[in-house]
Formats: sequence, C-alpha cells, structure tokens
Amino acid sequence: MSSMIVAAEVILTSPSRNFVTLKVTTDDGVVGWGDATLNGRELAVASYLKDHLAPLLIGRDAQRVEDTWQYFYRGVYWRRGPVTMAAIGAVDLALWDIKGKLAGQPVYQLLGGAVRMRILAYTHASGWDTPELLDSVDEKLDRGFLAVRAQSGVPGLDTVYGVHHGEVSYEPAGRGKRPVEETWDTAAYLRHAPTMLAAVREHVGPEIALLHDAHHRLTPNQAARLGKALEPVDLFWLEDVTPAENQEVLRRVREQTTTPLAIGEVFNTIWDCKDLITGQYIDYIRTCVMHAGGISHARRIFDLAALYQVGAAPHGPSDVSPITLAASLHLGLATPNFAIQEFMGYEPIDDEVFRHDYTYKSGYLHPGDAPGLGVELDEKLAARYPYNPAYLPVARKRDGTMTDW
Ligand code: CS2
Ligand code: MG
Repeated sequence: MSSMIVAAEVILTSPSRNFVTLKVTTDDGVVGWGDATLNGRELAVASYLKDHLAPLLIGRDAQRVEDTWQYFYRGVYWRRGPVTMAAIGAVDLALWDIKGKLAGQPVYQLLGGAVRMRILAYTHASGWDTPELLDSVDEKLDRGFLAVRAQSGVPGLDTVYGVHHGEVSYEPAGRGKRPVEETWDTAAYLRHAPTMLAAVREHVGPEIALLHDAHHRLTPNQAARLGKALEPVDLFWLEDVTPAENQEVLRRVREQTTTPLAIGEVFNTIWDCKDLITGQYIDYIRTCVMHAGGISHARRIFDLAALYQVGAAPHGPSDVSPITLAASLHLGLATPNFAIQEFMGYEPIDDEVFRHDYTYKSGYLHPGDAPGLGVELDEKLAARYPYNPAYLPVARKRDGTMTDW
C-alpha cells in the first residue's frame, strides 16, 4: 500500500515560545506532523526543510520511512549537525505519524508494541534559595511526581541556568534579537551545589528520585569532585557535567565517582555517543528523539545503549514541541532500556495549539492510543502567534571571558 506525498509545508508559531512544525500531506488526505524546533536557530531548520527537503518529499511514498531517512542522511554528502538532523527528524516524525494513521495504530504498536504500561517522568523544580527550592519540590510531589530535577540559585550570582525568578515558569530563551549576557562562576557553584542537593534529599526522604543538571560547565576534574561530593545524596543522575563534544573525558569522571552520569541532549547522531556507550562511561543517554534524526535513528542509539546497560532517557524540554514529546513516548513505551522521560510540561496555550493524546498521571506518562503520534496542530490558532525572535543566553566568567552556557 503506497501513499504519495503531495504537500510538505513548514509552519512557524509562537504561542508561549517559538515552535517549527512540518506538515506532510498525502494523496489520500492523511496529514502527518513533525517537530523541527531548534531553540534559537528555528529559521535555519525551517529553511533547510522548506528550501531543500520539502521539494524532494513531493511524489515520494510516505510509507517508505526508512528509505526516506536514508535518502536524506546517507544520500546527501553533508551529514550530521543539529540543523540537518532536526530537519531529518521532523520528516521522520511526520512519516511515522502518517504510517500510524494509515494503519489505524498508535506508533508504539508499529515499533513492536508496549514493553511497559507507562513511562516514568521527571520534572523540574527550582528556587532561588533552598527554602524556595524545597517549596517548588513539594509542589511537584503534590502533583504526583516521583522523580524531580533540582536546580537553585548560587550565592553571588544574579542568574543561573534552569532557575526561575518569581511566578513565571522557567523559559531559557529570552525574547529579542540578541542573547542576554549572564555571569557564571563555577567555583561558587561547586561550593553551593552539594549542600543544596543534600538539603533536598533530607527533605524528600530516600525514595524520590533526584536529578541535577550541571549544563556542560565543568572540567573533568571539577566534574569528578562534584560526583564524589554528591555520592551520599544518591542522585538518580548527574547530567551534562562536561562539554559534550569530548567523549573521552567522561571516562575520567566515571573512574572517579559512582554517581550515575547522563549526557547527550546536544547530540545528533549515534557517532556523537558511540564511545560513551560502548565504553560504559555513562549510565543514561539523553539524545532528543527529534534532534537525533527522529524515531528511525534514535531507536538505533537506544538499541546500542541496551547492549551496554545504558538507559535511554531522552531530552524533553518545553523548547521541543509536544510532537517530539509524543514521539519520545511512543518509542519509550516500546523500548526495553527506556529509563525515564524528562517532562517539563507546557504552558496551557501550547497545549491548545498542539492538541495531544498523551497523558500525565501520578508520576507517569502514556502516549495514548490515537492512530499515529497522537498530536494535531490547530493551524488557525497557531496562525494567531507569529514567530518572535528569541535566543538562549550566553555566559561570561567574572573577568569577561566567554564560557559555556
Ligand atoms: C536542559 C534544557 O532540559 C534540560 O535538561 O538542559 O532546558 C536546555 O537548556 C534547553 O533545552 C536548551 O534549549
Ligand atoms: Mg540538560
């Protein structure tokens, strides 16, 4: 049964933030949705899709998901990179969505069916100081979460990654045509983080899973020190300790500490993490299903990880759309070594623009049983919120040197 692609359109919308969506339509009138959001570089992926991939999609058989992936990855001389792989990921998600809709099945059934009933989720808690952070943790526990990522302000710094000020929910990208500049001080962070996380453990007791993200800011030696200092806190994981480009340094960190390590949200292909996985330097691989080329490629990364007892735990921030979250959940329900799903959640207006079948209940997520991925973009509503430039901040050390954000 073939189904010919007759249209491929890119839709930009900015309900609470910017999202890039690919809409693929077949000759039998089936619509597949793909997410292509790359925070702060949205227009580059939109152009890659509109100018280079969309024209080639017209006339192709929508059912040939793997062949289309190979055509855009292997067939093209210029491989990998966040822009290319997000664009390929969007196409892949849209085609899996179509395949599910044509079959009348949720995508997880096409991936082999459920290996679990539901997917453990973690969400973000943050506070400027420890009492504020503990209130935020309590609020997440009241909503049933069994796993919480804890981030707090650092004495002496005015802004810290992942920590919100006041009532508005945390959104890393700031509106405007230039990134905001922040000051970062690793020594101050390292003096503070172990005490702060020990207070959270003390507060929640032994059973709640606690996570923490160092956002790629430490040297291998600093990372090893932090990992060791946090061993009594019994973290579920310590995330992104060092800049992710250099896989080899994680071996040094791993040799120094038994704190579980997770990394990978900025990776795009299996090549970025193959040494980390086969060398067992990490415990969890965090590649985002869309940023790593879609379900078709992410499942290869997760299968490799399974051989080495590395858990799959994809990136799920609010800066990829509910379409990516749904794809992650379908893959997660069918993947034996899937460990946990990040679930920052969305603003109510984002949930209205992207109507979704996935559900959250008592600490767990489920992708739902609607055919395909189970997310539909409300195009009329989306059109009311035009693209609005926004960038992630950049960071400088106290002496003005640019550092990792
Ligand atoms: C983060 C992200 O979710 C995470 O673990 O590290 O919030 C990350 O900062 C953003 O996705 C960047 O766009
Ligand atoms: Mg992270």
